Amino acid sequence: MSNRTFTMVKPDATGKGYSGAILDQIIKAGFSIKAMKWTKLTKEQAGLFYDIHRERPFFGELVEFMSSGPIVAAILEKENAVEDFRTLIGATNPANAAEGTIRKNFAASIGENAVHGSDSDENAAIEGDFFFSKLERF
Ligand code: 3AN
Repeated sequence: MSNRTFTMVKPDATGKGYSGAILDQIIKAGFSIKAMKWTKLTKEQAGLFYDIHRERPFFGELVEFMSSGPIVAAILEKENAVEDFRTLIGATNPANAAEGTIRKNFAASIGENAVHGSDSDENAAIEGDFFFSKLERF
C-alpha cells in the first residue's frame, strides 16, 4: 500500500471551468497536493501516457481528446491513496458512478470523464514520473 497517487483534471473539465471545484473536492476528501501543474499534452505525449491502451478501439479518440485542451496534473498524498482516490472519482462511465463522486458530479461520458486516477501503486509512480521531476515535488 502506497500513500501517493497521480491524477489529471482532463480537458473536458478544465474547459468547463470545473478545475477549482474538482480540486476542492479532492482536498476536502483528505488528499494533499505534493506536485501540480497546468499544462497541455501533445498527441505524442498523450499517446505515450496511455501506451497501455494502444490496442484498444478507443485509443485514437482518447489521444485526440487528451490533447484537445489544458489539463491539471497532480501527485496526491493520503493513506491508501490509490484505492481511496478511485472511490472518490467513481466508475469510468459516469452513468455508473456513485452519487457524490467526482465523475458523477462533473463528467459527461465514458470518454470525457473529467478526471484520471492511477489504478495501482506501480502506475501511480510511473505516471507521476511522466509529469514531474524530483525538484517539482514537495
Ligand atoms: P479509468 O480511467 O477509470 O482507469 P480505463 O483505464 O479503463 O479507465 O480507461 C482509460 C481512459 O480511457 C478512461 N479514463 C477514458 O477516458 C477512456 N476510455 C475508457 N473506455 C472508453 C470507451 N469505451 N470509449 C472511449 N473512451 C474510453
